[in-house]
Amino acid sequence: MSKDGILEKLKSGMAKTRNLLAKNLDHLVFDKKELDKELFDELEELLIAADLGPQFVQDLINDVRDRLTRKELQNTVQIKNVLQERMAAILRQIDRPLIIPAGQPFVIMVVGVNGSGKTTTIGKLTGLLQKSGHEVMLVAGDTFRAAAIEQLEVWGNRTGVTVVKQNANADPAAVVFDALGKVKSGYNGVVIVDTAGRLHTRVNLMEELKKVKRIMGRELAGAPQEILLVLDATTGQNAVIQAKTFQKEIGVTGIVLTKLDGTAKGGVVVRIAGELGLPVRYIGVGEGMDDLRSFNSSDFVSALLD
Ligand SMILES: Nc1nc2c(ncn2[C@@H]2O[C@H](COP(=O)(O)OP(=O)(O)O)[C@@H](O)[C@H]2O)c(=O)[nH]1
Ligand SMILES: [Mg+2]
Repeated sequence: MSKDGILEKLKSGMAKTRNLLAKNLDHLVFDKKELDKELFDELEELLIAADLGPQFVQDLINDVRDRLTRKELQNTVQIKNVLQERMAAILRQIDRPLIIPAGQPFVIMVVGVNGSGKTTTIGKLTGLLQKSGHEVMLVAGDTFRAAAIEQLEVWGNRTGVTVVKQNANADPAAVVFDALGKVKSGYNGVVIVDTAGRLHTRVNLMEELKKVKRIMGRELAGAPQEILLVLDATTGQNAVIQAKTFQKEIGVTGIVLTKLDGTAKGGVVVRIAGELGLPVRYIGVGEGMDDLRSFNSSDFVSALLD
């Protein structure tokens, strides 16, 4: 797909946030000619509604006020440039795509609470990695419900890749052990491991995930090479809290932010950048095969504001 095509698809995927942010912002800066308190209040309200986070919004408004004092701003329209600049600067820090070397095993452990989009993301990621020439194997490490194993198998069939599984309620560490046996006997591609995310037994969940991670490292030096945390963008501040817990307990190396198509609060990416400092590897903008995108900060800012 051409660069323009990619941007257009991203814009339509993020249409809800874009409609809230870009349209109202244009309204605000073109209709109001006065840089007064009323404008600042409306600006603040709008940016908070898009979930850019109180810290970012406060810093932005202070910046705009400072520039006004220094007479660097002549009209309201320039506020949009300041916003664009500040968003780009903060998002650049989390713009580190996942790079997977070819020809050697690479284990991705996918974690996150139930319903965040782990299994769907794994399916979409499989397609994306295949497009760039990687071989992929899936591991059904969410053994808590039979349906979770079946759901992964559906994606396995769709993409034509092997799914390593056992019965429901099997020990996930045992399933991972099986999969890494295949690596030891010569498999050289990407291994993506699905995991459980039930919340009501959170302590046990973290212990289970730690064990899975430990087995990986024991069976293959350096594994898991990536721990991807899947977060549902529609949950806002909750997603940030979840991330802190997973980061502390398991250690997270990258984030996937899903369901950006379903929310006007896509600004949460800025909040995640500010509060977590973890790279956002991918974003989900729909349920289909092609709806997972590598995160790119400048495309993202364009999709929201241009
Ligand atoms: N609209 C939308 N739905 C998504 C996205 N990612 C996942 N979903 C949906 O979210 C629901 C939960 O996803 P699932 O992969 O089962 O979550 P898991 O419990 O973490 O494995 C499913 O209905 C998915 O189709 C996304 O980027 N956009
Ligand atoms: Mg699942």
